[in-house]
Amino acid sequence: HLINPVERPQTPRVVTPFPAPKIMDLPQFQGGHKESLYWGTYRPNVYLGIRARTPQSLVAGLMWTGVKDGRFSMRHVCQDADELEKYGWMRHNGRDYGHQELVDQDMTLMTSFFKSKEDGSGYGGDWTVRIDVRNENSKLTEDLQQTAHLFFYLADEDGNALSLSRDLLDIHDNSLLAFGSRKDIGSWHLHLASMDDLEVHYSGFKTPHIHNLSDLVQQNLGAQVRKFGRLQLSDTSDDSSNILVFQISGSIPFRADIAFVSGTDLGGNSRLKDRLNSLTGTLLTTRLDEKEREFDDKFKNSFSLTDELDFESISIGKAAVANLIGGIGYFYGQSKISLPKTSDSLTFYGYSVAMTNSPRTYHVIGLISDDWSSNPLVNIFGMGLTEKISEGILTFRGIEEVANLRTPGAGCFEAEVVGEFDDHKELQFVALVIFLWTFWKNILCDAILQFKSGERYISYWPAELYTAVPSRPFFPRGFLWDEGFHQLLIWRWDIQICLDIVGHWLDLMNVEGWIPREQILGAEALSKVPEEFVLQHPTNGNPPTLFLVLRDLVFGMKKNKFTAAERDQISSFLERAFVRLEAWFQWFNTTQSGMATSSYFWHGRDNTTTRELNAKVWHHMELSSQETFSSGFDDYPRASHPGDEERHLDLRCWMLLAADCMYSISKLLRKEKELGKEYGSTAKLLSDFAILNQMHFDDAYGAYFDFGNHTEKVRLSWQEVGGTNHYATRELVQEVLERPRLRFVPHIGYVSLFPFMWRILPPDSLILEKQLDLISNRSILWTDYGLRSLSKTSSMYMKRNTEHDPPYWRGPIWMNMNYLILSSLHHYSKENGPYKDKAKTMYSDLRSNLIRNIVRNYQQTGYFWEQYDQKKGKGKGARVFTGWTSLVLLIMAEAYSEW
Ligand code: 6A9
Repeated sequence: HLINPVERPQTPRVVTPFPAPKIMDLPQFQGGHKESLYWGTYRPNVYLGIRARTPQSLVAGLMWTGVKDGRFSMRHVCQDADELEKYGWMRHNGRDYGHQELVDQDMTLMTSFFKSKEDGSGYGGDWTVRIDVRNENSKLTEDLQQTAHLFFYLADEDGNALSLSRDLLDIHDNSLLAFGSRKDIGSWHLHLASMDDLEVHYSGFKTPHIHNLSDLVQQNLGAQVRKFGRLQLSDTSDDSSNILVFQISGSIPFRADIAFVSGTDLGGNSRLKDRLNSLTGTLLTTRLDEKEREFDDKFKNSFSLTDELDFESISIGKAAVANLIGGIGYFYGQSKISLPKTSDSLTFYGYSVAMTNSPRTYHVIGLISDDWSSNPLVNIFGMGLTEKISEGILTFRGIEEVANLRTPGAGCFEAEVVGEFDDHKELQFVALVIFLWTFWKNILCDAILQFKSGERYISYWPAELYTAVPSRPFFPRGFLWDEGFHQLLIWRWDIQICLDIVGHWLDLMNVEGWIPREQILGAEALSKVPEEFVLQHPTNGNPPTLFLVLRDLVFGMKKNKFTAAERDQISSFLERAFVRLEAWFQWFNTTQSGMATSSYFWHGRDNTTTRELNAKVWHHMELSSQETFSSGFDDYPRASHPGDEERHLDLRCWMLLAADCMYSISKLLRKEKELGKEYGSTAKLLSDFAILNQMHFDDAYGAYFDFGNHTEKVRLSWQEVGGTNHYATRELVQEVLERPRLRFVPHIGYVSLFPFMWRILPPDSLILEKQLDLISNRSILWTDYGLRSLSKTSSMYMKRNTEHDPPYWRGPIWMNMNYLILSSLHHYSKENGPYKDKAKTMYSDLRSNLIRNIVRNYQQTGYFWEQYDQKKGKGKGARVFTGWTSLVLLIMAEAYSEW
């Protein structure tokens, strides 16, 4: 049954990389630059984690034992359940220094990271971690946990064995803990030094699943406690361990320096000793002090803060940038991309399974090639598959030939699988069977398709991503539109880091010009994401906020703000990024366009619910139907009935930003006139005041709105629903009490302020006055803590979207939008016109409200929050949200974009 190789299906376009030289291959990202960023605290998901920017790295991390409900529990992965009073980076420069404080009940840990490239160091240099353990609450020292147990580990993702040092005894004089060798950095040593009386134990493990490390350590300890009654690792390891965990125990307070040196085969012994000395003890103290001062100076120079700010606010400003920068991670893996649902035909590329007439027979087509990356074997064994095969429940027909196909890329095979499976869900199982089978026969395969709750997906190509993250405990991964806001701070801190991050993101673009919104790369990232959020939808976008930072850079070039070297880097970056940016623009411009000329709407909202209009009741509101995740505003109210006539105001403005930015980049790079002209005229069209008003301005409300098929008479109510199953259940369902019609969608909120944020309104226009009125009106958007996302007068204000969906963008205060609105107020307070003074007062009031509230919350809770409650200003949602909430620093510094 072998298919002719000629008929081999092409790789689906959705997983085909954009065919242009990668930005990250530019010379400016190689050599010294790349090496200088090799090691870092690039594992934001753990309290302290170090790795290199390479797919399979040597990773290091810290755990310690805490107490929960009277029992020991491991602290490792950042999680709310640990109830740390406070943690985060107080200082971090993104390169070679960071200082973090973690308060866990009575114990305070301070972790410093320091990196240096010395004569004789291997690639990427040496690094060291200082851990200070203190007991702040001295009264309790007597009775409570006097001893602290730290667990510092080193793990090789490549599976290479790590060697344990033979004598772990004398730690006063820099004792060797472990050593090994890797292709990237050569030979390395890990040392521990301390002046305190510490006890060291260890344990070795062998496993490719580093994300389960806390469990491994906990199990080992648990067994020890049961056997010997002591909390002490087993002191066992064999030659094949790829993970070594060192338990460092001591009575509080104590200090331990853990130094990692590479290139140890190169340097002479004496030089190695010097290097180790300078990475530990008093010499390290001196170097850390220097770094601290350097950070403070850089902070002062990058963000000039006015005198009106008190010391406390300034240190919170420092924490904002330190946490954003310290939270930068490096990820590697494959996104899962949803493929359009089809009801019957289930034939597709890669490993595919199609149902034939008989429910128990599946038709299988597999592709064979040389691209092999992940290994889902574990899942398969977990499902008891081996038994099924041995019991003959599963048989294969025709598939045998595949075994003879030894040459990768040689062709396809077709086969039938007969098994005890009779519904779609089981297909997933069958696909895995085939996968296992070929794996067994040592055949490599590419695109592997699986089924997941009726949805099918395909893997994106394996990709690297270097990016900041919104929140270490909740969302320790990249989000496309969040990143544009992060970069507003980061470019002001370190342009090279900024370009490196933006370059990584743009390299994730596929041939269509699409970039997946949420980047869940690798097992560690995946372990944090609920299933319903995993798949990325190629029909859905996310605001192209990277243009916000590009616009700043282009403007800075025009105004001669950068050094000559920076100018060169920005130019060559833009030069190479240009085709990608064009494709990105085109992706939005074509796939997200609306019916009316120059109108746009976020596609991908499910409109199947509208079919049930006559029945008046829509059952089973799907997350995707009423929410517009792609816009970034999730549940912000849009037209009640999704459809092609919709016009989304925010997207229109994002398109304006993109077009305008493309226009200035073309001019800057002196691209062909024609090209630039087109972007110029698009920008002109999109910023045309009259057209904007005609398409989005509602005279009756004096506000800008979305347009679409809409009725306000929709409500959620509990109803008895008889499902396909036998039970009648009560569910919150949506009732439509009136036929929707095409109209403006009358919700005042962040979306209505986009034309204001984009500064489209002439400074003397009456509409500007109206916008200022909406903003400053306490019954609409104004609060003492910032501006509400949705007006108090909106019919959706603080309404749940579904039973399980509390209001998110329907009232609470968000920092990214407040920042943009504030910066427009700043702009209008400088423009001559009748509303200048009004804008000025509002600007300074809003600014101090935002700062005061974030500072107060930080002081009270120890954290930055995802959003702030509009009634009392209380932090809400994810805490340690050091993503766009860190924009508070730009607000303090009054650093806004100009164009
Ligand atoms: C949920 C829950 C342990 C939602 O900041 C990232 C995004 C924004 O881009 C978006 O605009 N946040 C905003 O509306 C958070 C999204 C989290 C989705 C996955 C996982 C895990 O809990």
